[in-house]
Amino acid sequence: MESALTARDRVGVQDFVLLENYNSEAAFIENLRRRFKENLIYTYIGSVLVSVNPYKELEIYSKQQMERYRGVSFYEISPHIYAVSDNTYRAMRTERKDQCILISGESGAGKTEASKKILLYYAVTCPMNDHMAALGDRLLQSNPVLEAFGNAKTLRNDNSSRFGKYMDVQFDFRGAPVGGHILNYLLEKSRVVHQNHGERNFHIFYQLLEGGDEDLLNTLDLERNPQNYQYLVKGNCPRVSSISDKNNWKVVMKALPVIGFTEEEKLLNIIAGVLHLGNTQFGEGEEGETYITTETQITKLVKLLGVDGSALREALTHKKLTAKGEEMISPLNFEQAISARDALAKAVYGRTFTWLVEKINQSLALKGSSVIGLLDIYGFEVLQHNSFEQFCINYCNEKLQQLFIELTLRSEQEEYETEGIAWETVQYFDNKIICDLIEEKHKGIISILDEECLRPGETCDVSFLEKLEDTLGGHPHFVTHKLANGKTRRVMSREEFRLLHYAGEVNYNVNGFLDKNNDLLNRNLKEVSIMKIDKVQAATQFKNSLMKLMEILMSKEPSYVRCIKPNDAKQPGRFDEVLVRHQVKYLGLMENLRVRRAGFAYRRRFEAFLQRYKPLCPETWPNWHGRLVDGVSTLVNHLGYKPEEYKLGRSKIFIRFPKTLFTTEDALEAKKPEIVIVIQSGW
Ligand code: AOV
Ligand code: MG
Repeated sequence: MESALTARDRVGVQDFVLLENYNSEAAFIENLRRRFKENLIYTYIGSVLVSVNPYKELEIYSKQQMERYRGVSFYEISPHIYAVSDNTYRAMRTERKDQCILISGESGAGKTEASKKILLYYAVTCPMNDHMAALGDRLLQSNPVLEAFGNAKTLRNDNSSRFGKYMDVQFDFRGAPVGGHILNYLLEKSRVVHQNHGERNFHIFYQLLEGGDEDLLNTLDLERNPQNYQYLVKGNCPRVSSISDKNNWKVVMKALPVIGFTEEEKLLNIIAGVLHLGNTQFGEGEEGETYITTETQITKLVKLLGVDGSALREALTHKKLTAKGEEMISPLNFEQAISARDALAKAVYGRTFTWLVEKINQSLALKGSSVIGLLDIYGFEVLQHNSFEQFCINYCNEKLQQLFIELTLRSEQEEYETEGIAWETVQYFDNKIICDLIEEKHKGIISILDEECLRPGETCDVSFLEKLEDTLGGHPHFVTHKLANGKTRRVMSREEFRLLHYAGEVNYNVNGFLDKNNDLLNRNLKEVSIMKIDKVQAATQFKNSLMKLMEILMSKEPSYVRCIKPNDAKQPGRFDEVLVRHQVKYLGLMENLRVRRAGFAYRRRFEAFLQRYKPLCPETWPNWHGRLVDGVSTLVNHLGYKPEEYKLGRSKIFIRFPKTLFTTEDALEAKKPEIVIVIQSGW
C-alpha cells in the first residue's frame, strides 16, 4: 500500500501517546497548537480523537479522502473523523457489537459538524442498493430540517444546537445502513419568546421571512421584515453574516419531502401562528381586567391554527380553576396574560418540534441488526445570565463526562486490578459528586425543585433557593451568597446559586426556575391548544431521559471525539492558549493520556482471542484442547510477541500497542484464502 502519511502529516505527533514528555500539559498544548497552525486539526490519544475547530473550510472531507480511510488502520494514516467513523464501522462488523460515538466539547467546539461528517461518511461509503441510498438520503436530509427548527445563533455559536440529539444508525447483516432513529432532548423553548442581546430565535423563523415567496407570505399574513415581530426583535440581530437564511430555506423545503413530510402547509401555519401570537398585545381596564388590544391577530390565529376564536380569547385573559369540585373562571392580570401567551407559544413550538422528530423517525423506521449511535448534545455553557436552560444543559454535560470517566478512566483501572495486572494508579477528578448534587433522590437540586413545585400554598423561586441553602449549604460544589459564618458573599446576588461544575463555575439565577420546571399550561390554554401535556416536571423528565440515554450508551462500545474551541471570536487561525488549556483540563485529556500511556491499547477475552487467531498457529488450529491461557500463550509465542508487548491476566490478554494487534490482523487477512480452502476440502 502507498504510504498514506506525508511529511506535513507528521508535524508534532499525531498520537499524544508518542509525546516524549507525556506528563507535561505545556507539551500537550504545544503539540495541538503546532498541528492546528498546519491545519492538522485532528490528533489522537490512543483511540480517542481530539479535534480543534478550524473555523474555516478544509479540503479534507472529499469523497477521495473517504476512500483513503476505508479499511485502513489508525496508525497507517493521519488522524481524521473518517478514521473514527471507519474503525467504529469495522468494529461493529467484525466484533458484532453495537457501537456509539460520543462527541463532547463546549458550545461552538465542532460537535455538530463532526456528527454530520460521520453520517456523511456512512452514507457515501457503505454498500447500498437504490432503496438504501434513499434511506441514506433521508438520514442526511433530516439534519437541515432539525437544525432549522432546533438550532439558533447564540453568542457562542452561529449555529448552536438548542436541543440534544442521539441518533441510531441501523445496519443490516451486509453492513448497509437500513434504518435510523432519533431521540431528542429538552429543546430550549424559552428562546421562542425571548432572546438575549446578539442572539436569535430558531433559524426557521428568519428562513421563512427571508426565503418564502410573496404568495406564501401573503397567505400567512406575514411581512418580510423580522423586526416587525416581537418574538424576533429581542436580540436585535435579525441577520448573521455567516448564515444565508434564504439558501437554507430552500434546503429545508427540499429536504421536507425527502424525509417523507407531507404536511408542510400545517407546519408553516404553525410557525406563522407563533409569530402572530407574539404580536398579540394586551390592555388593562379600569378595574384591572385584561383585554386583547390586537383583535386582528386573533383573526389571523384562528385562520392559521384552526382554533376557536372565543376560546382563544378567553384562554389568553382568564384561567380555569377547580375549587371544591366546582369549576371557576378567574381573570388574569396584565403580566399573567403575557405569560399565558408566551406559554402557549412555547408549547405550540415544542410540540411541533416533537412532531417533526416523530415524522422523521417514521421515515427512517426499519430495523437493522446492528447499530452505531451518534450523540451530539448541546455543549457546556456559561453565559452572563444563566437560567434553568443552562442548568439542564450543563447537567447533561456532567453526565456525559461521568460516562467518559466510567468507561475509560475508572473501568480501565478497575479491570487491571481484577485481572491482576501490575499497574500504577492515575489520579483523576471524578465528577460523580456533582452529578449526585444535582440528581440524587430527596436531596439533590432537582428533587428539591420538584418538591417546591408540588408544595401546596405560596411557593416562589426564592423559597426554592432557601430550601437549597438549607439542604445543600456546605456542599463543596454548591455556593450561595450566604457564608458559613452568617455573613453574605457580596459578589453574589441573593437570587443566585453557584455550581462548581467539572468544566468551571457557573452562577444560576433562580428566577423562572419553578415556572420553567412546571412547564404547564393552565387548563384553558390546554383546551385551545389541543395538546396533550404530561404532568411531569421538566427537570425530572430530563433527568429520566438522561438516565435512559446512559443505559443505551453503556450497552454499546464507545468511541470518543473530544472537540476543542480554539478561540471565542469564531475566527480561523487563532489559537488562544488560555482557552485551550482550560478545555484540555476539564475534558480530562491529560489523565486520559496518562491512563493510555501506562496501559494497554487492547484487551480480549482468552476464548475470543484464541477463536479469532487460532488459524495462525499449527498447534492451536483447528482446535486447542488444553487450558485457554496456555492456548493463548502458545499462540502469541508462535506469533513472536515480545514480553513487553502483552500481559496475560486472569481471563484476558492485554496488548500494549495497537500495532501488535494490527500486525496479527494483517497476518489473519493474508491467511484467509488458505483457511477457506482448508474448510472446503473437508477439514
Ligand atoms: P457545536 O455543535 O460543538 O456547538 P458546531 O459543530 O456547530 O459546534 O460548530 C460551530 C461552527 O464552527 C460551525 O458552524 C462551523 O462554522 C465551524 N466548524 C466546526 N467544525 C468545523 C470543521 N471541521 N471544519 C470547518 N468548520 C468547522 V453547540 O451545538 O453551540 O454546543 O450547542
Ligand atoms: Mg451543536
